[in-house]
Amino acid sequence: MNKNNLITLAFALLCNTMFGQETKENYALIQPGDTEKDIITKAANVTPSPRQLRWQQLELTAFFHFGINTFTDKEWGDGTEYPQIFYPTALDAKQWVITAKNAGIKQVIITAKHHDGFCLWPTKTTSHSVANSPWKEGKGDVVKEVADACRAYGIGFGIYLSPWDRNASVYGTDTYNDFFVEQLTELLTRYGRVDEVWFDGANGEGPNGKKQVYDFERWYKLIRELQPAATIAIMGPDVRWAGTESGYGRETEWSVVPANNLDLTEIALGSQRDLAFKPQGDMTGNDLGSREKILNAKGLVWYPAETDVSIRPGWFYHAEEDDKVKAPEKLLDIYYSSVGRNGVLLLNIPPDKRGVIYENDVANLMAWKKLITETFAVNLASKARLTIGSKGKLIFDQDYDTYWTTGKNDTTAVIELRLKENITFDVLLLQENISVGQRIERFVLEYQDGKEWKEIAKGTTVGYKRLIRFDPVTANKVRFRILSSRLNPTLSEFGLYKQAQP
Ligand code: FUL
Repeated sequence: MNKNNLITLAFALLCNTMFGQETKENYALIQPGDTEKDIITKAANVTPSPRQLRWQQLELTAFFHFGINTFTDKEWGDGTEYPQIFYPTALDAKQWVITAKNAGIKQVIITAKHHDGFCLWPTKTTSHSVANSPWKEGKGDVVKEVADACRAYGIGFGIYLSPWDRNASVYGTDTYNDFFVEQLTELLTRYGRVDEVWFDGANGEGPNGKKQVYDFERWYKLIRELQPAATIAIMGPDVRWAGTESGYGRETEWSVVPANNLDLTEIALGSQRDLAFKPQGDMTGNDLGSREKILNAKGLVWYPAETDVSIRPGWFYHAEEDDKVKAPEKLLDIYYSSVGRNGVLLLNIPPDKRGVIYENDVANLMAWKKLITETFAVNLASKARLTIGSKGKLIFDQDYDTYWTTGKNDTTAVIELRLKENITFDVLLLQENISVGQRIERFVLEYQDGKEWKEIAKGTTVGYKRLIRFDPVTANKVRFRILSSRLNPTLSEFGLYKQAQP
């Protein structure tokens, strides 16, 4: 580091210490002298970047796993497939996108290339692509059809590009990183805006038996340059894998987690506002961000959870799974356990050999969507009188950006709801305003039964959204208590609902 850099670094660190608690960054550095309180306050002030906030608010996103595996009936191809077998007879990307949109999904991700290396777009980098298939006489481009449909129907568009490539002869050599950059460049420059780039963690052997050292940092840089709004997910700095492919997230889900491999100097210099760190450590534990975890960290980063799952047992379409499509009730349980646990759901809906989403999948998605819409149509709490002052009504205004909070030094709160008439409810909805940070650590919901307050439900983290179901309760006095918070807690929305019947 040269002298000027050193001075800038010192200044940046000083500013961070003095103003760090006020500035909005999606990371925080922990200094050697920081007390426990300093660290907790820093954690409570880490906020999502604009691209992370946009992504979180999507709530529901979809994967379309489609490719050569659809035709070989496999989950993982080995790269030796003949492109000639790729022949969807009625490919209709609009039907995919309309289905997703009608199901409430706000963004989709197409598997532009899976581990087999077969490219769904006519790439210059390899002959293992649609250009050598009989589909549209080699003139087709699945990526384009999906991107165009997304734009036409107003939903987000993302790409999955598998770093692991079992077909590329250069895999396992430095040249592969150039090859990958070329593929990324094609995908990020030909199809308009890209909202998400999804990198899988799989890193197996290529055709020559060698493994590849992926040049992630170079790829991140390229994405930031070509598509600055895109979130880079999983093997990337913006979005974290929740740690399971079941669709079920953690009960306690902190979006702020320790990051010990941040390039602290670069960050302090301000030259790396866009973090470029590879995810590290165990992503599957029950607790990634509690006080205990963050107190020993070197840095903290906003790194929210994405919960992926397939609507079928496999990621790709297999006819023998046509009767194993997840039922609407199962999808609903997944919804409560992913979106309802401070995550974004990434639901895979694999198009079939015709190139359309199969009838059973469409039917179950529509029934699922109906259950969600009907359940959340009326907030039964919204007529209540509140005991928290005039700003209290902001928790019912259905505007995420407006919120209620306590005094600056409060870390607990009690909100009492008084209703003229009894209401019967069995779902609690909570939303913190994460644009100022994630703070709530423990809460309880109670109702008044005679003179006594009785517990209905309790929980730990809230974050962007928390949903809890319980046996129906009938009451006209309800109380929500925040028992612990890292800093003054915020609530954007609070709701009590009655579940729709299937
Ligand atoms: C995994 C892959 O190996 C699966 O085939 C699938 O694409 C899933 C989303 O990620 O790592």
